[in-house]
Amino acid sequence: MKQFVIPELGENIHSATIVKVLIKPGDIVEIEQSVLEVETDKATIEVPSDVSGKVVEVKVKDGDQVEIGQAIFSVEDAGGASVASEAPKAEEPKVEEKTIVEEKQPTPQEQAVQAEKPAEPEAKALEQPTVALSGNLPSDSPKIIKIENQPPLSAQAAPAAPSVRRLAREIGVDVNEIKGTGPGGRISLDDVKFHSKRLHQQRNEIQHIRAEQHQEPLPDFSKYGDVETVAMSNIRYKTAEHLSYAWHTIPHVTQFDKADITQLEEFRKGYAKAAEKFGVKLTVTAILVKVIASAMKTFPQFNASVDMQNKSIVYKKYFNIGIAVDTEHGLIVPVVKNADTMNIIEITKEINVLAEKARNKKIGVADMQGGCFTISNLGGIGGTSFTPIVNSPEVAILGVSKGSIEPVYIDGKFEPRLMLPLSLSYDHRLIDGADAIRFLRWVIEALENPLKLIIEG
Ligand code: CAO
Repeated sequence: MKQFVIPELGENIHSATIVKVLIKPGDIVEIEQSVLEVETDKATIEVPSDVSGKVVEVKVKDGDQVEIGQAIFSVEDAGGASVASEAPKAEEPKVEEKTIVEEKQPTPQEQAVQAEKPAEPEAKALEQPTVALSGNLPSDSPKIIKIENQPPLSAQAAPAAPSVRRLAREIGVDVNEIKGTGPGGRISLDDVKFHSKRLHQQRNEIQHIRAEQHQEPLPDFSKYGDVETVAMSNIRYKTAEHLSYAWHTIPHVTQFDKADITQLEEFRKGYAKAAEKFGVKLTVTAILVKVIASAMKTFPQFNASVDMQNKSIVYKKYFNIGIAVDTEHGLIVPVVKNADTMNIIEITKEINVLAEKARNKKIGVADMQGGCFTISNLGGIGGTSFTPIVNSPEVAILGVSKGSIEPVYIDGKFEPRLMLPLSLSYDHRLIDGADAIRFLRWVIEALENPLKLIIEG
């Protein structure tokens, strides 16, 4: 028998809710066939199979909560014979006595000796067959390692002395999550304490936000009329938490302005036939992605994150732009990676692919990670202006409302011009008002005179 287990679904995702089981006993499954629809904290995604054959037993049902690495169903080959296990017998797991999970407690003398020794290459002790990973994963995801019935562990075991591991265990910290500051990433006692303090602070912040969210009990609405209560989806709940966190921690300011896109729109329409040859329809959103990536090069503080704990600012040297996409299962923000290296046709294609994936629940967690700045274009729907919330830990977001013809006073007379309303919300801890308006003016000038992109971008 071959088992299908829940593959790793992305960084910091440990569990998921099964929205729909897409296979049943007797079905023949193929590699890459979607077998489950799951909802994580970040997205609803279809999980492809990494096994093929006839489904014998399905161990879960719709609505179940499952852990990464948990067995979901087993298959035998389509003819009915058992499928050989993926790992050849000779490579069956050899669970060594000393692993991170079952660590033999050293005596105080052993501990003193071991503490002096360089870190043991503990990953070696964990050499086990890896569980095959499936399509939605980033190619650089750590492989899952399974030790018989133990939960999966990272192949990169953390280098730390037993005394350090013991302290981490005693205070309830996962040593594998700590970034060591010693040589070769070795974890010290101070690293454990610092990590614990940081977790504690984060927990306090989240509790504070939750307390605020739960401050006022709801009245009994049914006294006034019929009501229906439905459970929040994971995405909705996490979006609510994430936005509350951003709203609570970031001092927001929103700067409004308008770009005259009359010429740009003429060019966009004029270029439509040429764009068709590339199989795309040129859109304002794609042009904005290019303009913003260029503006971030001129204004590096817009491509940064604030680290209050370490009293530092992280400047990013890559230019990844998130696009807010409206889907029927909620707001999703896929990321156009390295937008500065792409031309507008390539950006348009990438937005189409990502938006399609988001709307068809095919989006992977990696598609939504690594953003530096977000664009939220509501103009296709309407609106004259709005105040978008910064997508923490980013420091700015551009809201785009509906472009419309307005009378603009030029050279002593009113002229009808196509004006695009822009709303730039920013984190005032890092960005001052003057910086914000300079940034927004740069964006507007690039939209009004695209040559600026070639000369300065
Ligand atoms: N002003 C006027 N018209 C606009 C416009 C704007 N700001 N932006 C888009 N349009 C027009 C387009 O030109 C297109 O018109 P034509 O068919 O005549 O050319 C039409 O609206 C539809 O555009 P689109 O939505 O297909 O393409 P897009 O690249 O402009 O937008 C995307 C892509 C993914 C941003 C968009 O589909 C979307 O999901 N927007 C909603 C984002 C959202 O929900 N933000 C809120 C987040 S906070 O809650």
